[in-house]
Amino acid sequence: MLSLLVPVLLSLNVLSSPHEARQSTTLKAAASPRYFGAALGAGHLSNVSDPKFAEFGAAQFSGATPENEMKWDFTEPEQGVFTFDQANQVAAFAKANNQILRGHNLVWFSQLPDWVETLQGNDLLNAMNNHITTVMTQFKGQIFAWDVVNEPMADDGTLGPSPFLTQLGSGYIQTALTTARKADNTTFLYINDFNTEGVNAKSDGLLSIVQSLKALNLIDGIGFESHFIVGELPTDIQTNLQRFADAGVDVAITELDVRMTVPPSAADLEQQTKDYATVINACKAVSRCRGITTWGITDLYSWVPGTFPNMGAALLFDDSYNEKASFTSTINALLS
Ligand code: 9MR
Repeated sequence: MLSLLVPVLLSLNVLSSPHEARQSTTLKAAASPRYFGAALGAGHLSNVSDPKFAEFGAAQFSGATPENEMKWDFTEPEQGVFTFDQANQVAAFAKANNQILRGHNLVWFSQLPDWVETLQGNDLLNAMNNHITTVMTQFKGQIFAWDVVNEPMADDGTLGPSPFLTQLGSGYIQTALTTARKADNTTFLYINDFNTEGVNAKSDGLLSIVQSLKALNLIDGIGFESHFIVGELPTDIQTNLQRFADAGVDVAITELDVRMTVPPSAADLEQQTKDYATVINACKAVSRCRGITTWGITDLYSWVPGTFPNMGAALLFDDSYNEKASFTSTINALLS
């Protein structure tokens, strides 16, 4: 008798555990009107031996960020020689699936080709401006928001080491944004950084830069990467997002993942469900939070194990694309 009743009770949601979805839906449907995006690698999208990557990319997400393909080392490997093939693959996928596309990124100390690092003074200034203008012109009309400057801050709230800082001085951020605004005034201009999700010295420093740039109408949004360790989220994410919104800019969660020691323990996977919900709830509580992007789809291809060898399991789908409990908690937080 009970066995006959179980399906009925389940359909009435009477027996549901916290990790059963309230209803069967997708991340993108549950997040609407905000976007729910993922970092998409061109190589994964075109991998015929793993069609699930593109299937899940299309079915679950309303936003796309090229994981690497728009970075300087991909787009201008030699000075003045631009290659957009791989970036175009991600852009075409986003367009075919009605996804907003985040441009990532134009000016960053990392993933720079060697030739950029050898330039000095005005040579670097000209190269930076030419890079911004050429790449933004190429993708004009396709990009919802550009990470014009990536990870400029140091932990203490000052500007972090970068060839751009060394050669051009602290004004390089304003210069880059001025050039970006001229190149495409139809897209949102962002600064993107990590460990700025809570109120701390680094986010204090970023906020004061944002306030100066906003007065010059050179900044539209701030990306909060949100690469977290399970159980170690700041407790004031919402407060922090709101103080940036109050400075007159949009905010977005741009690279979310929640890593843990692998193989994962049941307790860590349980904590991860709460951590994802915390981030979703913080974004939902701030009207200027435009969307959330996870840094990948499946744990199988996450950047985490390559950088932290004993860690992983950071995303919403496991190595076999099964929905994790954190997928369900994310859906439920989005719908609540
Ligand atoms: O996920 C990206 C990985 O494939 C690259 O090897 C790495 C190189 O720096 O960049 C990773 O993405 C980074 C992003 O562009 C900026 N924020 C930190 C991300 C994780 O390292």
